[in-house]
Amino acid sequence: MIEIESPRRLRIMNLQSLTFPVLLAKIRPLLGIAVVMFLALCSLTNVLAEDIDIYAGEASDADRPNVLIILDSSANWSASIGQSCSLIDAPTYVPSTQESGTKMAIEKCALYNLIHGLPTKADGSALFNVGLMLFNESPAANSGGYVRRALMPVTSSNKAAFKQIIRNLSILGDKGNNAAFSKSLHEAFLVLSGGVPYKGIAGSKWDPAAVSGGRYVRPGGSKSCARNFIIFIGNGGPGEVTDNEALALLSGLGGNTTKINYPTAYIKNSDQSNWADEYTRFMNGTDVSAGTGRQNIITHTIAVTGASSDGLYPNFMRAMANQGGGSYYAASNASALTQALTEIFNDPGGGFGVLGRESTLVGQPPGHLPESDLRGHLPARCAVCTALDGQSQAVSGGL
Ligand SMILES: [Ca+2]
Repeated sequence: MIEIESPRRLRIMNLQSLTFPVLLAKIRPLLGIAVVMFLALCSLTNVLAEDIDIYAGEASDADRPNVLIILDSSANWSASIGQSCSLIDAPTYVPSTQESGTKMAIEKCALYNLIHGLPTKADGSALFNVGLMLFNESPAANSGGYVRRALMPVTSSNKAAFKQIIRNLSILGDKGNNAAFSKSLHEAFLVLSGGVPYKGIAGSKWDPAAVSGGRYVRPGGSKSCARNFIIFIGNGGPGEVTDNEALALLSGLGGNTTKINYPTAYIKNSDQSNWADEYTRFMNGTDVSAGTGRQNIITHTIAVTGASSDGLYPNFMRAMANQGGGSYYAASNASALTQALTEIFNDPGGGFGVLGRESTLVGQPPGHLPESDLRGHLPARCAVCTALDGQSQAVSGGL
């Protein structure tokens, strides 16, 4: 018998998507007249209506979904795509001259707006743990990823602190040494499994809240049944220092080191030689918890595009998501990027709904259930973990 909690249906308003009179009515009591006047100046009229809904089961505190966002902070984030974006609650914020029009500028803005809009429980407590990883800075010997913001419950108060960290990111001051795709994924695996940092504490900007007693702090403890997700936001192809180092790390974890091959017209050789797709394959098939059932890591990817230098790199991002059990998106402006991020949070299959895409529940066919079925039936207790693995488990309460 599994207890089925009442689901919460949550909604982020996409402010730019509402007709102006509707927008005015919705936000006046929330945001105040100053913002309304600003939006009036922006002439946000006659645009398509589109609400963004987020469905989140209320997992117990130990089993809140963990979401680690990896942002490609290599020099590729400086690529100009001529796009802009407004911080949702700070519309007068202006990016620096160096950031304006770059991929990094819209990434910063979309992540800020995402965190701002993530729902909490009615009492302000968290539905998700979310953290942020960047690529290590020079020297090249530190090649890898580090936790800029530890996996923390997204409570009302923590949202403010997270937003400030994102807002303070600097395109020059926080630039990574190289595009260490697979070694960042290796570090992310260590974060989500409570391992010993590899290169994550080699620099100076890692969040001390992420580490305790020489190991990464795993939210919910070693037996947490939380689902684990990586959202990898890329700006160009990988550039590892070195691929052989990443291969040795993957081998050391017991991962499958059989290289995945693609036509070179689809993914260029230097990208194929990177181990990021093999790493997402490994994490999709692993178990990072001592808790009941199997808790793997699903990787979603978003290729930020629109630069002349993009080439075939989006195809490699797609391959990473395919191997990682997640979804792939491409985004060339802030609206598309925000949409991709919110869709990942919405997706009841590969995303943060409780049912995994490979779930097999008694009396139901494998795979996705219709969203309409999910809305009323989001189980959230740890006992559901075995069902998520496709193992036979008696379920009652409407599923
Ligand atoms: Ca590869």
